[in-house]
Amino acid sequence: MTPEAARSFTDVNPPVAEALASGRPVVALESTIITHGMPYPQNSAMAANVEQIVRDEGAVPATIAVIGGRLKIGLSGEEREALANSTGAMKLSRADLAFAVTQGRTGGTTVAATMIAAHLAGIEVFATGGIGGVHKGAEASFDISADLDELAHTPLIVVSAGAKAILDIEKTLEVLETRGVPVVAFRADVMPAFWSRNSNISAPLRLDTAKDIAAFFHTRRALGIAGGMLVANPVPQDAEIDAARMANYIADAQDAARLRHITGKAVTPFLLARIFELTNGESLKTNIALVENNARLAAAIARELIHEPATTSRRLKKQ
Ligand code: PSU
Ligand code: MN
Repeated sequence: MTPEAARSFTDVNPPVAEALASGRPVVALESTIITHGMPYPQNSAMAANVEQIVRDEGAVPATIAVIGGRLKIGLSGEEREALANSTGAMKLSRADLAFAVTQGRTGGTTVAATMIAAHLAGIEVFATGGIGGVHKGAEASFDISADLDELAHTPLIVVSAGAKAILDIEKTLEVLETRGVPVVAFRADVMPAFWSRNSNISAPLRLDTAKDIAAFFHTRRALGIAGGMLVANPVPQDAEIDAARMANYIADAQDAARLRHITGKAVTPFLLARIFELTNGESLKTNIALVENNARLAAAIARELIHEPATTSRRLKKQ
C-alpha cells in the first residue's frame, strides 16, 4: 500500500482502498486524456464510461489525478466531472508531479505520472489510450516522452493501443527495446497504430490471453527483472480508421504545429485536437473506442494477476 511518507499527500478513495486491502483487482486510469486529450463534454462521458467498463469486468477503477495539491488515487464522480470541465489543469509527468502537489495545483497525470502514483498505491495494471514516445523529427527536436523511461523503471502493465500514430513508432520501439521494456501485441503480429489496427511494423512479442500476460509479468518479477511492460491492444475493427487515410491528417496536423512553433508538452494535445478537427470528430470516436477496449483488457489482466501464482519461483523450489 501507499508508503508512509507519501500518505500525507495522497487520498485513496474508499472503493479503491477497500479493493486493495482485500486483494481484489484494481485498474488504474490516467487523467491527461481527460484534461488535455479530449474536449469537454466528451472527455467527461469517456471517463465515466471507462470506469463503468472496468466495474462491469469485475475490477475497481482508480482514475488518478492531482486535485488542489492532493494526489488522488480514484476520483469521486464530482471530482471527475470537475476535472473534465476545468481550465488550466497542468499536464503532469515525472518531472512535475511533486511540483503540483507542493504548489496545491490541479493536473491530469500522463502515463508516466499515473504509473508512479499507481505503483505507490500498490496497483499493477493501468489502461490508457496510447503512450507517449519518440516524436517524428526527434533527431532535431529531442522530443521523447518521459513515458518510455517510466516504463523502464516502474513495474506496471500498461495497456494501450500502441504508441500514438503521431509518433515515430519504429524509433519508439527501438528506445523501448534499449530500455528493456517488453512490448506485447495482444492477438496480433503487427504493432497497432492507435487509430488503426496495423502499423506494418512487426510486434516484438505476441500473447493471446490475459492469463498469459499476467504470467509473463509474474515471471519477470520472479526473475528479478525490474520495470514495466507495454501491452499493445489493437483498436476494435468497427472503430478503426485506415492508416493510409490517417497519415494525411497526421501530416497536416504536423505542418500546422510546425507553423505555429508548438513545442514540448503542448505538441501531443495540439496534434490530437487538430486531428479531431480534420476528421470532423471521427478520430475522437475511435480514440474513445480504443480506450474502452483497453480498459476491458486491463480489467481481465487485473483479475488474472490475482489468480496467477508466481510460477517461476514455485518451479525453482520444486527442483
Ligand atoms: N492516450 C490518449 N490520449 C492522450 C494520452 C494518451 O488517447 O492524450 C496522453 C497520455 O497521458 C500520455 C501523453 O502520457 O498523452 C503523452 O504526452 P507526451 O507525448 O507529451 O509525452
Ligand atoms: Mn514530449
